[in-house]
Amino acid sequence: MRDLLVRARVLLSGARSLLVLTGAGVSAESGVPTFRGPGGLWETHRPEDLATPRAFTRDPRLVWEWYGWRREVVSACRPNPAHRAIARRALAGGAHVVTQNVDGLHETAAREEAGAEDPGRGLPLELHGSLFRVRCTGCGRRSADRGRIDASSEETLPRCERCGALLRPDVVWFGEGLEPEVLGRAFDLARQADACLVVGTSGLVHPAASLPLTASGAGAPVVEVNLDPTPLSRTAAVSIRAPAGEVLPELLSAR
Ligand code: BV8
Ligand code: ZN
Repeated sequence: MRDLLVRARVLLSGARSLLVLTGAGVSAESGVPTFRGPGGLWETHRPEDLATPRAFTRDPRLVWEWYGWRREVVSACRPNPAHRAIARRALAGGAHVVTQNVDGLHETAAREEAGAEDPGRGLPLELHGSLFRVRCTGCGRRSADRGRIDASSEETLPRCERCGALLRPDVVWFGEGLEPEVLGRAFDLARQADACLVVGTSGLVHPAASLPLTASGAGAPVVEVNLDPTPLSRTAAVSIRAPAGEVLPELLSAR
């Protein structure tokens, strides 16, 4: 393990444009349930049932019950040492965070690590949206929303104060396209990267999982930190099988 860490540090420390791609595993040590691991979200629910536009059309109450529960669970979670190490590395410059997560923990870590100076720096690109934003199904209006969701009946579901239509979680569901400008920016970062760190993703969901392949195709070495092997492991120059919260502080520290 020591040898892997040293080799990974060498690959990352000289990077002037490091792409950091994260998935649910980076938040596991914060207590946020992952999708596909033991006790993961998909164990109790199938993605097709809940994280699709059709599911929302068919049963908006059930979908909001699930997202309302996830928002409550995540609201009690704090960034872990992996989020903080990634935020410090992004704030030092020359590194960009792109996340599949919708839990907002990278943003919280960046704001807390940045302190009073320039609070907007080191923020992640959120490929799949956020649990703490809603979007109107009628007029498309987006707004921040951290409140409790009353999904006890269709009548109590959140509605747009401007047009009265049903609000939905502002996340990207399966079968939905990612925001074009977010996707474009993510692939630009991947093409410009001179190194890529992938943390806590099973590498199954596209187009996110194609980002490390794009970076690698452009000549960037890939370092993976993940408990289990993934389809990205064979692209990685170094693959470290250890918890992100334990590895990242040392992997990304400046000294
Ligand atoms: C698109 C937001 C086209 C919502 C998410 C067949 C049918 C339908 C679709 C498809 C299909 N085949 C392919 C597709 C495309 C589909 C896709 O990729 N499906 C996969 C499952 C096969 N993709 C899409 O539908 C995308 N859109 O293609 O649109 C299009 C284009 C233009 C116009 C119209 C349409 C949209 C994908 C986004 C879906 N939304 N989330 C929500 O969160 O509720 S995806 C969801 O999965 C989360 O975002 C999550 O982040 C993501 C990936 O999961 P991971 O983050 O990797 O988490 P996971 O639990 O899987 O893995 C965790 C890993 O961490 C594990 O490996 C574990 O070992 C490790 N770990 C655990 N603990 C730790 C750790 N590692 C380190 N330390 C630890 N402590
Ligand atoms: Zn509206």
